[in-house]
Amino acid sequence: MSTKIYKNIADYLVAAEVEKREVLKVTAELKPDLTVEEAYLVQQELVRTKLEEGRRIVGPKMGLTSKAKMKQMGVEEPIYGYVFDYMLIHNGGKVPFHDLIHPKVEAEIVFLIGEDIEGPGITGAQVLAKTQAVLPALEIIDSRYENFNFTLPDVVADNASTSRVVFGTTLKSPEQFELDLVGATLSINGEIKDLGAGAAVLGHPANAIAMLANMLAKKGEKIRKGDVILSGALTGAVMLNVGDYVSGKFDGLGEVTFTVI
Ligand code: OOG
Ligand code: MG
Repeated sequence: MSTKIYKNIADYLVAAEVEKREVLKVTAELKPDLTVEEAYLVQQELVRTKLEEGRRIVGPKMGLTSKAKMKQMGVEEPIYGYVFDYMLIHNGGKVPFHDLIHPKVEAEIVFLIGEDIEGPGITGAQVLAKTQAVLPALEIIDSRYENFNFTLPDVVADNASTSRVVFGTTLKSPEQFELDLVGATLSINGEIKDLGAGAAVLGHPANAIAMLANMLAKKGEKIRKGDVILSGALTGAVMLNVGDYVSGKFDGLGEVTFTVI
């Protein structure tokens, strides 16, 4: 198959993001037989398009790394995508609802990578040894598909629903924590909507970063020094509305907030 079809699908998804409208999932009409492998080729085209537009990659991200998220989305396998510079919101900042389609928020633990990590065979312990710092984050996901309805290849093609990220402002050394035991709450307007612990993410969030290194290795790629990587939601994703004040509190890691305007 020529790469033209992958580029066409990437353009379909970028247009949906830019025009802030939901579209039918790729496997519904455009390409019902899209495989996961091909979906990563679509994602590669989507990333290339953004880089050509002058966007910069902040780091890869993992998604669907917890049972709660897999169950919520009906997809059984972790995936990765990329966070770009234009997606960043300051801690305590504002997120205009009308920039987005049907945003949801989730709480995540983030790794700032201190040394390149090249798979295969990477373990969580090896990731921790090469992690410069950990920090908390709230990720805003915004699937370009109607009602967040997608299959595994669809969500891979759609850059893992990535839309906005609010990073916490305090960096901590990973040695200070048992990240699997770090608890987090996700509140909207003072009401706890969901909660979880690091262990929800593949037993330990570092395992998600190890899995990423091993997935990237299959393409001859690696995690790079300086990458800032979301390890995947340790809570479910919660719908956002105009006026919402969102707070994620992480034991020992601090608080991350934003307001939807
Ligand atoms: C896919 C994105 C998943 C996570 O942390 O699990 C993700 C989705 O749920 O739309 O970012
Ligand atoms: Mg996420």
